[in-house]
Amino acid sequence: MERVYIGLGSNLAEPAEQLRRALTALAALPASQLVRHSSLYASAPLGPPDQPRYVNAVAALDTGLAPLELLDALQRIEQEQGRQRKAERWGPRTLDLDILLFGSRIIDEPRLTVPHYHMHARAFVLYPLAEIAEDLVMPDGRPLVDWLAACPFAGLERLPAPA
Ligand code: A4P
Ligand code: MG
Repeated sequence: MERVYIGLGSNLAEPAEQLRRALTALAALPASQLVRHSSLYASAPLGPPDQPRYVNAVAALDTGLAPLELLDALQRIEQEQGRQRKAERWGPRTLDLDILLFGSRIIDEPRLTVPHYHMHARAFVLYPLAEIAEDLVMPDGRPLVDWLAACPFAGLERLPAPA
């Protein structure tokens, strides 16, 4: 089993509900165990501004799946939740599941880059990650807190847990 961190994002069709459904689907993945997940966080869209605000979260998963097997499984969950891939870069989506970290591996394959590119600069990734893994050390050997120090919390809103 390896510890994997998955970034969840949605800005269409009741984003918070999309994320809750996705967490249920992650918990049901074969050879895997959902360890914990962060709160939900809202933020303005990065990329084209004419789209709704995003809701994001990060989940920790222990898995025996190989990296590409996990990617296939995540893309199936995206499809099941109505994801339509459009040409527009960073456009709106019902569900985006990104593999942020896969153990301490560095992966550079046509379909899979890990750590997820740009994660070091995205508050909506780093702060939820820190909420569930504050002592994490990145594959480059630097502690997560160093990455946080370079990435302001500004603009991120931690949403209250549902009653
Ligand atoms: N791929 C490569 N590495 C990975 C990885 N580590 N995890 C490949 C998952 N997929 C990976 O992804 C395109 C291809 O990336 C996949 O087929 C896979 O083989 P995609 O999900 O189809 O496309 P995308 O998500 O639109 O592209 P991209 O560039 O990954 O977008 P991002 O970076 O995920 O950005 N603003 C806020 N506030 N919050 C957000 O969550 N998200 C985006 C999307 C834009 N703005 C946002 C947010
Ligand atoms: Mg993606």
